[in-house]
Amino acid sequence: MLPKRVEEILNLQIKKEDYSSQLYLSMASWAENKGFEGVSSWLYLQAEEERIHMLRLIKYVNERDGIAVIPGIKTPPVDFEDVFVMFDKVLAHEKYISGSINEIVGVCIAENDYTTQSWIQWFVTEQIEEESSVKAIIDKLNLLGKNNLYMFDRDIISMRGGGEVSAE
Ligand code: OFO
Repeated sequence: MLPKRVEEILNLQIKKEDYSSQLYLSMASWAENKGFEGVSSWLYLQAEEERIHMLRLIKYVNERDGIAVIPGIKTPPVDFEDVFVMFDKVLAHEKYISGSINEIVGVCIAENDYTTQSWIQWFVTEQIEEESSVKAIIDKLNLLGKNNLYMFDRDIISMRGGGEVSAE
């Protein structure tokens, strides 16, 4: 049985993962419309991953006799200025999510919920990886500069070890 505070903070995280997925979907769509095929593929894959994170949390809450609350959709921004600004936003968002995962760890410790504390470690590790992969993207983007965006767009998909995600 989940302590009430743990159930509440996990439900909050479900909402945040859902929003992450919607935000990256919106960025993917923006990038697609601007002709950045590689960037949009990367973001579509990222949006899928965030949805899987949300499902992971939903299943865990229900499995532990809690009640997972399925969030409503909050519309993310639709315009991102340019890819530099957009990836800065991705990194800021990932840092925010890492902070909220740390908060969950804190609540688990305060509530003596060592089962959830151990289970949430997967997310702790995942956030380290996600932050570092976005930082690598930003480094590459800065290295190539705004005159080499075609090359950046061509290479970005190889920076994540995943396959293509298709809406078909
Ligand atoms: Fe859910 O992993 Fe990033 O935000």
